[in-house]
Amino acid sequence: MHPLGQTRTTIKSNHAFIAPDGHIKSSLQGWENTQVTVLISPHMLKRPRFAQYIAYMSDESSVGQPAQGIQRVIFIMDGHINLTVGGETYDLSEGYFAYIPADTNHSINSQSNSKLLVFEKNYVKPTLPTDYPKVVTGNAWAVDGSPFLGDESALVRTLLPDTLEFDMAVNLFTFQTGTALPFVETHIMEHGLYLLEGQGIYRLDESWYPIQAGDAIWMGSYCPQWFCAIGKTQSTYIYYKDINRDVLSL
Ligand code: UGY
Ligand code: MN
Repeated sequence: MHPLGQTRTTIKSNHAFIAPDGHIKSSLQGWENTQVTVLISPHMLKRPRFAQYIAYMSDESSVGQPAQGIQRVIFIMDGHINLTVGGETYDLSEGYFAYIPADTNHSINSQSNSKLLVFEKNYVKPTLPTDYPKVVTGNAWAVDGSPFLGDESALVRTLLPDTLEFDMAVNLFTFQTGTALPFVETHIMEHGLYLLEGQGIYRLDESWYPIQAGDAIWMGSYCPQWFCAIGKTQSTYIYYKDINRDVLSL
């Protein structure tokens, strides 16, 4: 509760810092018995090219495939779901993720009270010949981490293959306390971020935000960005970025 009309949330033209204190739940086409909080969408200024939302499901909830051309990544933050796709059923619990290519018939059935983070993006076909992306699923925390730019205290787990057929990446980024991004990044790729654990300071453009688990961020193209993990425990965020496509086709 923040008295006197205060909130930690700030929405700017090239970034947004979204704290849970302002979340409102609603329903969304296709998501049966589910409440969603849409964190990032093309309705923001500068029109993000993807969506990021939280889906709150119960053991009576389900969802089918999204609209034509949209690919989906789910990350299970709490609970337990079954994903049925391509004649297989995957049992996914906390910490597991799945990538479902666009136009792929599938269903997600929650087996308990579950909380999912969802990223969706219109699939942009590569102009070079490649295969169509395939379903990817697994335990995100079990993926091997790589030191970010040589820093063993900043580990990136890349959940999707970095091959031409994929036009998006979703990674887990873990920082030991006291570890920072080595410089202020400024790049064309957009990000959608959700802090899963820990806390720190996030610089976005000319503003510095204290960030804690449960906060989300949208970073538009060319938004200067920097993070330092502080506190007594490690910090991990899951984040989206667009990759692998011609600059002018984005
Ligand atoms: O992949 C990235 O661009 C990443 N280093 N950015 C970020 O964590 N803000
Ligand atoms: Mn970045």
